[in-house]
Amino acid sequence: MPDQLPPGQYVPKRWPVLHYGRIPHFNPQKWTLRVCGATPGPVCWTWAEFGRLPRVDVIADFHCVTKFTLLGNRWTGVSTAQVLAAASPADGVSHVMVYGEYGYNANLRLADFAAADSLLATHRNGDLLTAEHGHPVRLVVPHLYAWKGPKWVRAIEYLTEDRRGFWEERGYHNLADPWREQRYSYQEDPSDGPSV
Ligand SMILES: Nc1nc2c(c(=O)[nH]1)N[C@H]1C(S)=C(S)[C@@H](COP(=O)(O)O)O[C@H]1N2
Ligand SMILES: [Mo]
Repeated sequence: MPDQLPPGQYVPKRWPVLHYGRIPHFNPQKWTLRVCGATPGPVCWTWAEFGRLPRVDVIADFHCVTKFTLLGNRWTGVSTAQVLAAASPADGVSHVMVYGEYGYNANLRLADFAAADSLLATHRNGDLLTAEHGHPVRLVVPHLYAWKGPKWVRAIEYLTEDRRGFWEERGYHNLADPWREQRYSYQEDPSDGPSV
């Protein structure tokens, strides 16, 4: 067996729920997902339109900076490649800011957002995500700590320079690679991101 657990992680009995603030109410009549920022063709999907996008399954682990790891999840949803194809980033886009409801956000390098196993997930292991885990849509970027994946995603903004997101401004690492234990901003090299 390969060593599947990044340093300092453990496998919990159940999937913990962690977030800042309240769980939003989902209204499919009003919900939209905007892809905006530095793109010649921004899009804004309704729930019905989002539901017609091609779907993928991804098997991947889920690592939280609070040290739990869920192994071998089957996520279903819309790949970030699909998002990038629908609204192409302008030349010079280097980063992406992803927003949940109520202003939670996380910044990612474009390459991390675009990774082959990154997706806007609607299901885990065949079940619709529950409200507390991000229904209707959450970002999953398996190779980064889970705070990089906003729950209740409502907007994706293309950036031509990096900007720190919610936790990245509050002491967490700008890059968040669990295999390198990039947990806290004090561990950063200057080249890892804008200063806090
Ligand atoms: N919208 C939103 N998404 C969020 C958060 C949040 O506070 N708000 N917390 C993040 C953090 S810190 C973690 S560890 C994961 C936890 O996901 P889970 O509750 O499904 O385990 O969600 C991330 N996504
Ligand atoms: Mo977290």
